[in-house]
Amino acid sequence: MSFSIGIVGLPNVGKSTLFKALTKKQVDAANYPFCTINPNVGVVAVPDDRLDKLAQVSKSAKIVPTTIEFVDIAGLVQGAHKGEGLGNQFLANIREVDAIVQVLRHFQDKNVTHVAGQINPESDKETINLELIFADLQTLEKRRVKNSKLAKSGDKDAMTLEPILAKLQAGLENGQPATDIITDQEEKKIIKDLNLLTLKPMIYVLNVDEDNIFQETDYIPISAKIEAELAELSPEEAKEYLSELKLNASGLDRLIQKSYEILELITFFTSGEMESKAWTIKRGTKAPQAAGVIHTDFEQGFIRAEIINWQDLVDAGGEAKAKEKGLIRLEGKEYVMADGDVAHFRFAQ
Ligand SMILES: Nc1nc2c(ncn2[C@@H]2O[C@H](COP(=O)(O)OP(=O)(O)OP(=O)(O)O)[C@@H](O)[C@H]2O)c(=O)[nH]1
Ligand SMILES: [Mg+2]
Repeated sequence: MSFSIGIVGLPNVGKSTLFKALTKKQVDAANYPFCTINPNVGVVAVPDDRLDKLAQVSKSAKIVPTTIEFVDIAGLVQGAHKGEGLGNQFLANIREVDAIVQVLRHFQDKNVTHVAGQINPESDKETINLELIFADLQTLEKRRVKNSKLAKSGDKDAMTLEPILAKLQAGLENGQPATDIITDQEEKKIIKDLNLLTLKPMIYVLNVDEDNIFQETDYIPISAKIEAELAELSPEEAKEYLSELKLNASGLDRLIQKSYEILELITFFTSGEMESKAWTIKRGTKAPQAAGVIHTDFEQGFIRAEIINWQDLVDAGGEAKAKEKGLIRLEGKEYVMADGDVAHFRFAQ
């Protein structure tokens, strides 16, 4: 299961700079609006110290981190839904993502044009959120035409959907995001395939000047410029630079952590001589389904799981010693996986 995040914002706010730092992938990031036209897609390893420590005690030949996919798209401007700027067609590239990161510009730099003429993150946020609402409204209007025809012909699903769509349309026209309109879990499921952008969890990143990283804000303050510099350094050099800046984690690490929180994701591990590997699952996933993330056969033939917390395994000095000390538990089908579990799944073929 790979999770994906779409990056939105006005043009020239630093989306591609951030994306580039995230993925260490060479993409176009330049000082002119609408630099990005086609979407950039990058897969990012999720940094996790626990995995390295596990690999050490297990003497693993390979370390395989879990990943998140980021999609960097063109900048949105006010009126994009009416075709301003590059329009809003490119939003189709993030319809399927699990969450959205919205980049807000706070850095001053006179050399970098701001499409609205002045730095104002709050107003930019309103502009972008309104364009996302307009984009959803377009999706909804199209669906309503199709759906009401079906409903009239007596289609049961279409008839159930009709009042929900009507409620959504009214709310969106009122300027409300879908998250505020649809709060019922059942209704959320019913409209899932519409892939509404304003129904996705949103994370705000404030792209600040270097000396503003510590400011108090509800958003995640990041200096895309510093992140870009960090991405060029070796892990050791990056650590040193971070401590010079008095930061304990890079902005990107904080962003990934926040994404995990907001998406209610946790990590479990498998660890042996061949490899130590991190896996991403939704909080609340039971052992058989977690096993299924590794291989569908594991889920179907699930017998039991041998579980130990990663720290206990590291402290014990490896699996053999942990077993001797009786630290490894046997868990059954109803076991709910915990963050940091190291698992061995037993299954029948
Ligand atoms: N001073 C400063 N400049 C930045 C920062 N982040 C990005 N820039 C500059 O701003 C310009 C635009 O950055 P991009 O990352 O291309 O912006 P974008 O949001 O992807 O823009 P579009 O693709 O046009 O929508 C580039 O010249 C960057 O070097 C920052 O934190 N500080
Ligand atoms: Mg860009």
